[in-house]
Amino acid sequence: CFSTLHADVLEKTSKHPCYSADAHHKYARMHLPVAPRCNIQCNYCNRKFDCVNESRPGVTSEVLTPEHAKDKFAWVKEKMEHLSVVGIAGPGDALADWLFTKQTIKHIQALDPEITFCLSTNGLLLPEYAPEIVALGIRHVTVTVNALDPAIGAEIYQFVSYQGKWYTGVAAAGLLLHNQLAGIAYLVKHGVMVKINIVMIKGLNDRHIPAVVKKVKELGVFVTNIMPLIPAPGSAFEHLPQTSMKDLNTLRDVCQLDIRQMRHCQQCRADAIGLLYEDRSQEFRMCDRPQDG
Ligand code: CLF
Ligand code: SF4
Repeated sequence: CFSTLHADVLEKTSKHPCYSADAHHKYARMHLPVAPRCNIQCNYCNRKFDCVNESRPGVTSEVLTPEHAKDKFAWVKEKMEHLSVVGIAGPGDALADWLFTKQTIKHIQALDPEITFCLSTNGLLLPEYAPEIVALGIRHVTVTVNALDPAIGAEIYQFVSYQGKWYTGVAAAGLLLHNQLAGIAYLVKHGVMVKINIVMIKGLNDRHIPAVVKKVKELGVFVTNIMPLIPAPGSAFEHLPQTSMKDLNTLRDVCQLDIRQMRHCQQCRADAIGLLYEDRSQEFRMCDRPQDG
């Protein structure tokens, strides 16, 4: 029955370190970097695969096949009893490599039907895959929505690649936004707890963010996570200033009046493991894994 199912989702949400501020000191998440590709280009992103000293989204030491991801999950689960969530956050987009993402989830569900899955996506392919996401039992999805106004979005996205065509400028941002909003509405309607990440870029979308928050609140999302711009070296925004914590917190205080704000985000690597505040990804690299026998 729906209310039992919903109670189960709330219970899992209370143990999700990103969705619940209380849970993040007690419960760990692990990211499985199985989705290397992306179908859009954000001006703040530069994905790297061999960087062990950086901690930010898009960075990972290794990309795994679904089979290796399953082995890694079994290894980490054995060593980490407070592991509550398996997240797929790239290093590209979880839906741009949906077959890898889906296979990984199915493999792990066969080992542990109780574990909570979490996906992070730019939302471009949500209209296509949201029904499968729901059918797989995934109840935690994060969508990054940086602008409602395509003219502002056009400053943030270099291109969008969709169904074999390339889009740029306002057309790209408008298409992305359309798919994001349709996908979020579908997920919420089907009982998924949706979190919205928003990258705050001074002088670009900062004043527009309260409007984004109001819109996603209207769609029924659970929480918004306004994050500072970290200008990634080699990205188009590498010369922009990092958003200050003061400006970020002032904006969160304004948006808090509309909806719950996440304030403990660590802008994790795509292979992060452990409590949000103590990344143990370097302890669990598959190339260093002890072999059986
Ligand atoms: Fe990972 Fe993201 Fe799921 Fe959390 S991270 S896919 S919702 S399990 Fe969390 Fe890390 Fe911030 Fe993301 S602290 S970057 S919000
Ligand atoms: Fe990078 Fe994510 Fe943007 Fe893709 S959606 S370009 S992986 S930040």
